[in-house]
Parts: sequence; C-alpha cells; structure tokens
Amino acid sequence: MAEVASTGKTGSASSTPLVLDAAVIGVGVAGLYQLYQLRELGLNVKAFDTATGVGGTWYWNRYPGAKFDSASYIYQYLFSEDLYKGWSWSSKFPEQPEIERWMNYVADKLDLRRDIQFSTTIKSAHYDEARGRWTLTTDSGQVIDTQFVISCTGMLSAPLSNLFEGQDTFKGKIFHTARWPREDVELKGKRVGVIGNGATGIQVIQTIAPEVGELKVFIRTPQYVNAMNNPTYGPKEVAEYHAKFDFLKERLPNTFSGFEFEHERGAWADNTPEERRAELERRWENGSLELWLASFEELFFDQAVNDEISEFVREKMRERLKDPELCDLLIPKDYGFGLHRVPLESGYLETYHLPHVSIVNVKDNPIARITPEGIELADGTVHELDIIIMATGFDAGSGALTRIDIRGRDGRSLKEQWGKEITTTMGLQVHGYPNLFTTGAPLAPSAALCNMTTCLQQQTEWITDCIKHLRENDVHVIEASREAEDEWVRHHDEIANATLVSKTYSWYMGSNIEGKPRRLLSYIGGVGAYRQKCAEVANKGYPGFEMH
Ligand code: NA7
Repeated sequence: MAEVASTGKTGSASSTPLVLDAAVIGVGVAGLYQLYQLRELGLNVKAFDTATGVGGTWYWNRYPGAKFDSASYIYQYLFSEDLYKGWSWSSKFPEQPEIERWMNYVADKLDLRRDIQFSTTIKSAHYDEARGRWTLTTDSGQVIDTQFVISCTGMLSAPLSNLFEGQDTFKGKIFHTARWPREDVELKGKRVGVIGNGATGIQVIQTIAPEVGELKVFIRTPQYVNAMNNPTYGPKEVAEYHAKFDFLKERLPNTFSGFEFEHERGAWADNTPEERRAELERRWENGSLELWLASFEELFFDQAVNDEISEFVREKMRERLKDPELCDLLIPKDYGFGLHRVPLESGYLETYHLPHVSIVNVKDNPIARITPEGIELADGTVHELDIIIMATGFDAGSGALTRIDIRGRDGRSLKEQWGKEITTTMGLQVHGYPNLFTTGAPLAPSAALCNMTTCLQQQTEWITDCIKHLRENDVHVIEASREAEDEWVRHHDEIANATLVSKTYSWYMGSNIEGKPRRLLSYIGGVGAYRQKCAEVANKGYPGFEMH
C-alpha cells in the first residue's frame, strides 16, 4: 500500500504530492459511502470537497423550503442496520437542516472526517499512462498522486448561476438556490423575484411567499405538480419504518425507480377506465412521487396514455387554481405529465391567490438582462426588485465533471469530448480514462428517475467490488473498452429513444443548455434492470473492461 507523504492541505504546487491508492471527489451521499467502503477494503483513501462540511447536495441546497421529495426512510444507507436504526426522522419529507444533520451523523458514526479534506476543490485530474496513475491538483496547488479516482460529484451540482447579462450590476442581492448563504437572508417586506419554477423554484416560492413584501415569479414553462402528503413521525412511526429495514433493503434496488413503490396494476390496456381512474386517484392521494413513478409504465412511452394521465393532473390543478387566467399560466399544455421531473408541493398553487404574488410570463417575452434596478424583459419592461432568486437549475450530469480539467490517455479532455457527445460505460467509467470511476454520471439511473441513495449505494458498491477484484488479481489498470462503451450507449439510446421523455425539452435531455449535446442523461431501463446488468458484468469477471 502506498505511503501518505503529506496529509495536510499544502500551499504550493512544488510540495511533496499526497500519495494515495484512491481519491474520492465529493462527500455527499455517494462520497461518504465510497470513502467508507474503500477504507474498509484497506486502501489508503482520502476524500476532497469544496464545501466546509459533508452533505453534497444537502450542504449546498440550503435555500428556504429545501426538502426531500423521496420519503426520508428510503433515503438512507441500507448496508448497516445499526446505522439505519440509529437515526430517526421527524417527518416523511423533512427539510434540509435535518437532512444535513443526518449526513453529519453518518460521517461521525463511521468516523469519516479524519479522511476528508474540506475546503478543497479538485481543479485538474491528469492520467499518466506510463505509471497508470492520476495526478490531481487542488485550488491551493496541492498535488495528489493516486491510482484510482472516484468522482462522487453529484448529478446536479454545477449550478447555472451566471445566466444573464448585467448580473453584476444589480444593486440588490442575487442568489442561486444552490449557493444560498449559511447566514440568514432578510426577505421580510422585500420585493423579490424568483426565476424558475422547477422542483427547486416551487419549494422556494411556496415557502417565502408569506414573508416577502412582493413576489414576482418569472415563468417560462409551467409545471405539473403533485401535492405532498407529509405526515410527522413520532416514536411509533419510526418504529414502524425501522421494522421494514429488511424489506426495504431487498425491495429498493429492484424496483423501477429505486423507491419503495412499484407499478402494480399491470398494463394500462388490461385495466378498465374505472380501474385506471381508481389507480390514479389512489396514487395521487398518496402525495408522493408514486403517481409519476409507479402508476402505469406507459406514461413514459405511450402518447395516448400520457395524454390521459396528463389530463387527470390538469383537472386536479384546475380544481385548486380556479381562476382561468392562473390556469392558463400555470398548467402545462404542450408537454405531458412526467416527462419533466415532477415537483411535489405544499400550497404552491394557492400561493398565486395571494394579492402580493404575481406571475411574469417570460415565454414569449424573455428575460433580456439584469439591470441595476431589477429584471428587464425583451420588450424593455423593467421589474424593480430588491432580491433576485435564481432557481435556474444545473448543468446536469456532465457539468460536475467538465468543470474539472480531466485528461485521460493521450491527454484527451473529457470536457472537449463531452462537448461533442456525452457517453459512458454504464455510467461507471468512460473509455479513454483508465482507473477513473464515476457515480451519478450520465447514462446511469440518477436524479432524474431514481431515488438517489438507492442508485448511489449500488454504484459505489459495484466500484468497491471492482477495485477488490483488481487487487486480488494483481491488476493495476482498468478501462472500459470502446466496444463496451458503444454497446452501452446503443442499449441506453434504444430504450431512451422509445420514450416520450427523449422528445421533450428539459434538463433530462441537456436541452436547458444551449449547445449541450442531446442525449437522455439518465438510464431509463429501470433501476432493478440496471443493477442486474452491472451485477452480471461483475459476476462474469468484467467483460468489456480491459485490465493489465
Ligand atoms: P430545473 O428543473 O432545471 O428548473 C430550472 C427552472 O429555471 C425552470 O423553470 C427553467 O425554465 C427556469 N429557467 C432557466 N433559465 C431560464 C431563463 N433564462 N429564463 C427563464 N427561466 C429560466 O432546476 P431545479 O433546481 O428546479 O431542479 C433540478 C433538480 O433538482 C430537480 O429536477 C430535482 O431532481 C432536484 P424552463 O423549464 O427551462 O423553461
């Protein structure tokens, strides 16, 4: 095992490199568990994170109203019953501070902090083919020499925070939701503008509306929503879900979406209209992502079925919105339910009944720039504001990796490559980048259509098993072959292109960023099916991966 030459954060590029077996980038859900597993395996491993604390997504997304859309009791690690049962949630969908506390609990319980270097951004990662090792450089010039790199950088961690001309001229304050400050932001009585009404915008809007003086919501694309049912949990409920530990451990990795629920009614055509309606009502009433991810599979690929379910949701939204003008602005017409990420909400629609809340429709009259006073639209109208909240989303999937200067064999650049076409092998490796493993990456099930903890546990476990295999067989380098990658991309595309999701504008397809190559970023063949395919590769000794 390699020696650790330097454990501290060092200040200059010329200092002795920190020599590791494995470097984990990011200490969110994936990174914490990956660090733990590789340490258990006996590797000399360290994790690095830009943040000052653990949590990843749950460290950065501390905006007002940030909370789970996955049930808390399935958003946990299932490898340790002790770890699972040592934590109790206060509700089904708790808020960010509680989630961040949970991640700190995990880090402490597994004694992970001694191997985490915080306040450290990995700026570059270059592969040296002769040595079969990577050289990483941090923002402070520290150099890390490591055999393996495992990116646990998250699917949604590169915020689109610099979108508009003139942002730096604004006299008030601008915040992107994923960079919300740790200290309190005074919103009381302020004129606030929110740009974006995705899952994030909706949580912000419904939370801050009662507090602010005036709220203008800049909407380009309306969203289907599903009302959240968020019961609180006391000792009785906690005991009930703790008792399901074995069931959940078995169930979650094998469902379509990594959630507890599953499509149960069979084919749409095999149900009578009454049965379909009853199923939709039942899933709707559950107030979770069930209606979307576990009603009828045809929702994702059969236009007629999607039309009918979309109309069901529109009807529900109309009942609550009442006002025809609001219905026109807030109910989607030109794409189907479930083809974007479906946000859960609590009183979001009713927010627009408040007299100080209004919608600025920026579909045909887009935001042109930010001025010192506020937001200026294409027609010259200026909306004067004190605070602008950008709930404008992320460079999803690829952005977390392309912002690092990653160079593989022959100096090839991942950023340049993915600027032309985004490909991976099962979302776990990229051909041309030996000994680099990726989690939450494109072409694997991830945030879009998966309970993240389910998928990230499975991916990090696969990587750990793979590294164990390499060590046991005295193999130093592993790289996905060109053929294996092509084959995976073909399989991924075949499933993706048969869905309606791939025909719809959204970040799922990379369409929220001009010039980003289009491809469904998440594998949509199902979490259970993906897990089986990954297990098959491992069980057969990693065919399609070149080793030496
Ligand atoms: P999303 O879902 O990407 O939403 C971003 C929102 O910002 C969306 O409503 C966009 O409208 C809007 N947006 C982005 N750029 C602009 C401009 N230039 N003008 C007007 N509106 C704009 O990000 P979220 O953070 O809400 O959610 C990301 C994921 O996090 C979510 O799916 C969950 O998995 C958790 P558009 O739809 O592009 O017209």
